[in-house]
Amino acid sequence: MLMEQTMRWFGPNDPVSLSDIRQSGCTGVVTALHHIPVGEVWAIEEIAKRKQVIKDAGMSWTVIESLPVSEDIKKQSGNYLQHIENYKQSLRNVAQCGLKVVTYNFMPVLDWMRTDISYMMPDGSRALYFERSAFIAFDLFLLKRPGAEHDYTEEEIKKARFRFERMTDEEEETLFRNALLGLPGSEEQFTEEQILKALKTYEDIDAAKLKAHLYYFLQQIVPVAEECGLKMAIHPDDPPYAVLGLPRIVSTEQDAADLLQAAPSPANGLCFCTGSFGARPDNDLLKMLKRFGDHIHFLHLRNTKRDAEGNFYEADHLAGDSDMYEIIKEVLLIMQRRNISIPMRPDHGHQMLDDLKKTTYPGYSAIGRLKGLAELRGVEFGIFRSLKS
Ligand code: DNO
Repeated sequence: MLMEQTMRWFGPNDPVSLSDIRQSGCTGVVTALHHIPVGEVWAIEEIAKRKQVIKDAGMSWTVIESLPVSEDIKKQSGNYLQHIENYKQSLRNVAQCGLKVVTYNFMPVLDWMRTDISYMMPDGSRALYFERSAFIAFDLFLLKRPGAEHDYTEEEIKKARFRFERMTDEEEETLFRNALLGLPGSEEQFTEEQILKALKTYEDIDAAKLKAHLYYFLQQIVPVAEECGLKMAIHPDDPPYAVLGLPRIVSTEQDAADLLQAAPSPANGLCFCTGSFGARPDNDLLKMLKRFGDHIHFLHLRNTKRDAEGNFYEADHLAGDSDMYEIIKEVLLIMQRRNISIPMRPDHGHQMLDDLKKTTYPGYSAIGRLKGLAELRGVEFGIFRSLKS
């Protein structure tokens, strides 16, 4: 059995169309109802409508990315109990419409974070990049987050100041915008004031507390997912460590083991994102795949190249620090053992060729992702055939 090939589609406003995705060879589409405010119920009619659009384009909607978890649920504040009930109802509704996998994350305030979304690769294509000194400069000198200086060493602060002093006004603005982009699928952009206010609401929430909130959420929703035949797939933190003083709790092997243990069920699982977990040198991806194989319900295949300073860029899918050959081989063995096909998507892609003239969601260009998918598919096919013979 081969992986089910999918690509992410941000809905009718996505500059990459369903027919583009179809031509890349995908049979599945990964999408979400981004227009429904976080915390509200996804109505059956809305889900069915989106499903039909995808069917009309010759593909199927198998994975939801994401059914977002509200800030109230993460903080156990305000309307969180109602939001959990709404989440359960959304799960019942998507299951009724035939969907199978639900991706979500538990990152406070911001989702993924990069300092540069147009980092020039030696071949002229552009990648997403996380530069630690630029990020620290953003935190200390642009955002001016109270207390931020306690999170970094003197050496790091010195480097960040050096970096910041050499930035033009335009570079500062771009950095500010990039660092706060992390809300894929929305055009929303935080202002300095909004982000500082949002960060402050997490003042009393450390990693242990956030973990307790996640486990409570899981204990509420996993039984519902199990009952209606859905698989939950939590996306790891990106990057996989605390940022801007916010705790992050799905970054390591231990984090994944703990959250699976908190609500034991085959429905409680992971979106195994090799790019996110792989940005940490202490995450052994192959070991994690072996350990969590039965709970992997969705795969994001992507590669990063790290350096000793803590910077990383998104490398070609088959380059970078993770051994994609070994990863795909392990996934094939897991699928064989479980007798299922796990959906995958080529996560992100470089901006290249005609992509360079277009504006898409950062990381979600058509040709760059097509290249990634084609390479991953080739590797998979080769391993699959040689395992059979
Ligand atoms: C970034 C994505 C993430 C992911 C969410 C899932 O490109 O992989 O934004 O969709 O974290 O909830």
